[in-house]
Amino acid sequence: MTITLYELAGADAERRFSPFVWRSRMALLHKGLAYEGRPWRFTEKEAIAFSGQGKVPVLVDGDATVADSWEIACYLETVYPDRPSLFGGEAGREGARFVQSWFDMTAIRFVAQIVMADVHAVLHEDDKDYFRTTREERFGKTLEEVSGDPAGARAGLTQALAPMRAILKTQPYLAGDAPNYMDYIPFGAFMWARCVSPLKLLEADDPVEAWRQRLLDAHDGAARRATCSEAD
Ligand SMILES: N[C@@H](CCC(=O)N[C@@H](CS)C(=O)NCC(=O)O)C(=O)O
Repeated sequence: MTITLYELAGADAERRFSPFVWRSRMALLHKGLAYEGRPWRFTEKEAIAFSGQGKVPVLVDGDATVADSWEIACYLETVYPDRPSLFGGEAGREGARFVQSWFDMTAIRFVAQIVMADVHAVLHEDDKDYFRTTREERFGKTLEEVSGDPAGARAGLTQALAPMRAILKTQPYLAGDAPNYMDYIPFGAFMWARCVSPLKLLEADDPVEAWRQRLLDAHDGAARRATCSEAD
């Protein structure tokens, strides 16, 4: 039975840029599970109404429908226990949950500031007004104002990533010698930026950049091959 993942797409249906969808994509790749990525746009709420909410990722696996990237990771870990583990046990799951909580309350904000105007630029015409209205309401300013200080946002990101950097100075992945879901959480945000923006978020000599490059190559380079705006 084919697994289906609903993935946010731009005007180019191959441009799949959601940071949360990337978490689920990497989780499926890690588990070695084949899946069909179905392009979805912000205004196509009806297409995912069956999931009982209006956001992606949504995963459909046989009779099971799972929304929310964290729930999807937990589902895959429970239902496919014989595949490579996403968490490395219960303590690892809680560790990953902490990484998600930390990252989503700190660093992701700076990535959002950097990419907001670029996201708008790659959207399908049908999505542009919806995106602008909802995000400008959320931020309390225009998209152009949100993305108006990329150097400042980049500096904020560099500082926010200090805890990750300290760990990645001594080991290749947050999870140790090999990546797991703990790594895919922040990596999703870097894919968000890579998919919509040509801007470099990190210095070439930053250990976080070396980690990002390793993850671009992970799982046969699936992330590196994805349709993107970053020049390699
Ligand atoms: N906590 C959710 C967040 C999902 C989310 O915010 N998805 C965005 C795309 S990046 C979305 O579908 N937004 C729909 C909308 O804004 O209408 C998760 O981890 O899956």
